[in-house]
Amino acid sequence: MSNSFFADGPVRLPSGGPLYLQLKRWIQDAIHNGAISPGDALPSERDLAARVDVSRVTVRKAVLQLVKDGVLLQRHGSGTFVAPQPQRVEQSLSQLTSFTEDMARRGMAVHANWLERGLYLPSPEETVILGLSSGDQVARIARLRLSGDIPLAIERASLSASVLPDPAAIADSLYKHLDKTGNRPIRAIQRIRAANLDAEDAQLLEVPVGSAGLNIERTSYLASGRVIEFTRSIYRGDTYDFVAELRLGDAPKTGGKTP
Ligand code: 16G
Repeated sequence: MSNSFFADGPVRLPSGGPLYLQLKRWIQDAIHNGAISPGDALPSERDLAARVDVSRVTVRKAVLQLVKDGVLLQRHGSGTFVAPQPQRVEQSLSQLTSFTEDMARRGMAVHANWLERGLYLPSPEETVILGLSSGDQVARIARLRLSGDIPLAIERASLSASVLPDPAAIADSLYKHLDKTGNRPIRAIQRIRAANLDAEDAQLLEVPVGSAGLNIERTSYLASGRVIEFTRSIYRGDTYDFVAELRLGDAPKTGGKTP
């Protein structure tokens, strides 16, 4: 159903730049200030052109750009809609939690599309990080992690096959599975880097190629100090805030005279 926003009152496009960009900004502003919401349908090209008093070519150009930016969705036969906007997720950087736990705490439903799982010959990098010996295998699991219909992250984890001999046995949560066998990590080092999503990852995460993403590497340890998991994840930049609590450290020694 078309939102009443498109039927009400006079239209004042934001000024400046070519008309199609003004129309694009007008639609974007309407989404940002909640006048139209995810799932709302846009009027037809002809109706929108008449309503805003611009040409159909201008409407088409603005809409095409918004589709390219992932702001609008076009469904063949049924029209153009405001794309689902993921709720931003805040994740603490001081707790070692799993994706499933993070989402459950927020009451968000979570599921995974499996991209890969099996036992393989380790790469040199996996051998070093996981401390494997020659002849050891590595278990690799790769998942697209979603909340509802919205893809949030791609996670590619490597573990020694000795701790995960049957990757197919993981039901939903890797950490829950590791917990059952006494192999849940108790500490991890996480490195976060900015990235622009390549075509493959952007397609999986349903965002335009080149969108902002967060590249996260987590190396997790058992109490014994053994590395249990090495995971490379790509999170959508528009969905995650990583939050760290900072405390005042020891004051630096100034070397000055004490009063
Ligand atoms: C988190 C971890 C990931 C871990 C996964 C287990 C980050 C960046 N990554 O997503 O390393 O493998 O949780 O989640 O936080 P699961 O138990 O739900 O499978």
